[in-house]
Amino acid sequence: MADYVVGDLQGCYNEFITLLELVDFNPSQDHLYLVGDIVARGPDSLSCLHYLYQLQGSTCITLGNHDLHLIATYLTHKTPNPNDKLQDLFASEKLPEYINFLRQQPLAIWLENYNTLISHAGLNPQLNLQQALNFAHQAQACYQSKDASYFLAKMYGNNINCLSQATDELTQFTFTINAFSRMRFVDCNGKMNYKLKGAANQATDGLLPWFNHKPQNHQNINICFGHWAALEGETPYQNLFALDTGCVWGKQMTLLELKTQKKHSCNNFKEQQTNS
Ligand SMILES: [Mn+2]
Repeated sequence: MADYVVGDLQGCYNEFITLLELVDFNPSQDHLYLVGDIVARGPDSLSCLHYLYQLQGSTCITLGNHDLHLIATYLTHKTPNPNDKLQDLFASEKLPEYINFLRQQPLAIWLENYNTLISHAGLNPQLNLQQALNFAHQAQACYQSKDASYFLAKMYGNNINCLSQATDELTQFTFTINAFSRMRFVDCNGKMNYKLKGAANQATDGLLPWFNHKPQNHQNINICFGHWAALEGETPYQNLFALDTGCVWGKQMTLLELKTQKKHSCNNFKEQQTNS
């Protein structure tokens, strides 16, 4: 019996299955956590979702920005962006079930026995662990409520970048979604910057990676996160595990065994030609 965390799939189904076979993943005994961004940009988002839907008892996803965008697109009856390569998924008669399945997933998971937080983007430095878990739980209630489309239609608030702006239910929702699914760099006050996507050492304008602002917030816990392929799996802290290693951009998919902290990886089968 083993517990694993896998980085962003983004539709890279063949590499995902190869990794599971590599570690002999047995869904009747083992458990798989996913840091989110199951779908979008890669070749087979439909198969990724279908596989996870079938293994519901053995898997748990912390939703990423692409997963939330998919839910929002569906619930607000928008047309998906062709660049996301979700045509097969939107043509599937199972899409309503997949959307319901995704809406049951959390933004964050705390694993007491591994002293480990799992989320798509990490732990916002303006929040301690308990606050973060509370916020994630409250946001989850919003996207699971009958008013989900109201909240999700308004989650794209680039002007909401710090905790002090979270003054009501909607602004707290937007802050929480941004913190858990979009964060990479923050400024010297901990305010999130949504533009910069590069490597940690490419920061400009006084920005710094979220994990370098108040590192005392995470010095006693492990964090598994994805979302930031430009980190190439590296952070300055041995207790922080950056698991998005850019499979969809032609690099690798990474899977971590929680007990041993051993990483396994699978190279992209066919290097992607487009980065659009
Ligand atoms: Mn992401």
